[in-house]
Amino acid sequence: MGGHGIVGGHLPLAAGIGFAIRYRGGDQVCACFFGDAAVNIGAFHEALNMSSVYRTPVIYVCENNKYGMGTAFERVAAVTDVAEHACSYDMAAELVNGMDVLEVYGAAQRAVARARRHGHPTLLEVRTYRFMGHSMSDPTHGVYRTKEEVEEEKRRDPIVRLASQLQAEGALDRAAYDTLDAEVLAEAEAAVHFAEESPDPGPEQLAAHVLAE
Ligand SMILES: Cc1ncc(C[n+]2csc(CCOP(=O)(O)OP(=O)(O)O)c2C)c(N)n1
Ligand SMILES: [Mg+2]
Repeated sequence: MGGHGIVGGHLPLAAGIGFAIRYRGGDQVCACFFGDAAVNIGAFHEALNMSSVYRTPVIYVCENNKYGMGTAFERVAAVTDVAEHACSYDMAAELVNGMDVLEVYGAAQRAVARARRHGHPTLLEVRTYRFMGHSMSDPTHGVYRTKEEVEEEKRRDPIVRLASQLQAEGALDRAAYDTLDAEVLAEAEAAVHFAEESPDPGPEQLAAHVLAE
């Protein structure tokens, strides 16, 4: 449903989408992604509460990469285990190693099953790391973390880990990996090209998809 400029602003939208799915009797599941910085925004707590009260099929996925912009999560959060918040809202939760693709896949499957079979929401805290700066204005590690920390975390790169796991199991050879890598790069580059070449939307588009048309 798009990206959102306001940190945490989309969590109540996810609760609403979940309610719409339930109301219409659909079998869709709404997956809502947000950073650790969103956890201390009021909308996070309101959305989790409403989703639990209304039993909506929503998966709240917190990508906890230890920093909100340049602020260490532990400096601003009284509760640093995000998954613990779920018990305040009688919601299922899992703490997941986000550097392990298969672990994330397993947790996502369990959350989808919970949503589809029982209409229950889930909070997934996915522990991960940001290898690049937060934005164009943030150099790779800024002053809030060390170069060594970034380099150390890069050793846990989930894509590299999965590739070596698949290679060890004989499921992927070097050539197949390189082809896949080139395909994904080309797809990303094509998307950037499409965005850069597309005309800016006109003012008449401002309220599109905001209100029922
Ligand atoms: C309500 C609000 N406050 C401040 C900002 C400025 N801001 C943009 S991104 C960001 C931090 C986001 O951190 P996090 O959610 O952890 O995402 P990450 O980039 O680490 O994935 C902030 C404070 C904003 N967009 N919205
Ligand atoms: Mg973050």
